[in-house]
Amino acid sequence: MTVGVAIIGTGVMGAEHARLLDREVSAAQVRGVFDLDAERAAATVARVPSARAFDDPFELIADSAVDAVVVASADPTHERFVLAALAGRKPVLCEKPLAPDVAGCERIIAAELAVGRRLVSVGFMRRFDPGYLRLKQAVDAGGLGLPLMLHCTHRNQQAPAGLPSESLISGSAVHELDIARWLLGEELSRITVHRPRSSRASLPTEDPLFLVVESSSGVIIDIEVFVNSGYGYEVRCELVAERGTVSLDAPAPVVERRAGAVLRAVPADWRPRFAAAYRSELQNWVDSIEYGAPCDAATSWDGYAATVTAQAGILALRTGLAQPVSHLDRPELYPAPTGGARPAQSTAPG
Ligand code: ISE
Repeated sequence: MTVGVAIIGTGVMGAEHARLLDREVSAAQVRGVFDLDAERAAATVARVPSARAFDDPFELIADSAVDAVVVASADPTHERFVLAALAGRKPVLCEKPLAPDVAGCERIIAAELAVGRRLVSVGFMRRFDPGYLRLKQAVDAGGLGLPLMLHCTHRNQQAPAGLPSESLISGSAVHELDIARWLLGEELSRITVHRPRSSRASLPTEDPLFLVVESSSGVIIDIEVFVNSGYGYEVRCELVAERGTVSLDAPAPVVERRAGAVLRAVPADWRPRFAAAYRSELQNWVDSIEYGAPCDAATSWDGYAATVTAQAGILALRTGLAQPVSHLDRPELYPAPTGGARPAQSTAPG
């Protein structure tokens, strides 16, 4: 069976998902795309022969040739399209955030629980990155002892002018907020946001920001997020434990030495840096639909937890005060409470 996929939103990520599903993911076929910008939809269809452009996203989601849905539209529209996929009992992979607001995430979880089985996956693709997977293997192996601190760096080359400062948290550092839960297997409990001097290239955006997050067991996670680094896209992560450390540096396919310098290319954005992760995430998702294989993607609960934490971070930014990460003890949203700090969920709710 081939999994017929609809793609809602053909911007940067939607177009990339269409390309990967068409050329690099087996047992998948892009059947239709929608974008408010008809020219953008047409540009994607021109490169994906199996797809046609739809004028109505809900008609596309409901189409009988569509077995599953990728939501890569603007953040505020995610909820309505995820709910439409759930109404059609169709698996949906939603780019982060699941919904920008906590209430939207709660409505999605309630709808998924009403269906009675897992249908929602959230596009925190770093869970599929080979480097982060090796980090997690090292932590889970136990030889390092208990994790104590996690140092994270997240740098974009350049951000859109006038980007709201809050987006550094909800749109960028949210990846670290998710990966910390996944690596540590526990929830986050408190967040503080510090404002270093802003780069003049970033103004009026407050950029960089420095987040300090506590986990429920007391691990401290620090996150430097800098979206106008000017030199490239670079993500680093080091976990410090009782008996050693494990760190993920930016992978360099080649290192060049000449003219008295050692040169290592730095990608311009996240697509080349996480190309393997995006491909693996999509293949895992399609395999879970096609063959019933376990789906390792972030769940609706993970999406909810990320939004709850990002919203607490935005409040911390605005108030200058540490904020609790609340709303996470919600057994009605996750009826199989594990007690205490819920581990990063990869099992279906209900
Ligand atoms: C972007 O929206 C993404 O999701 C990337 O993964 C992240 O690294 C980047 O900072 C965001 O702007």
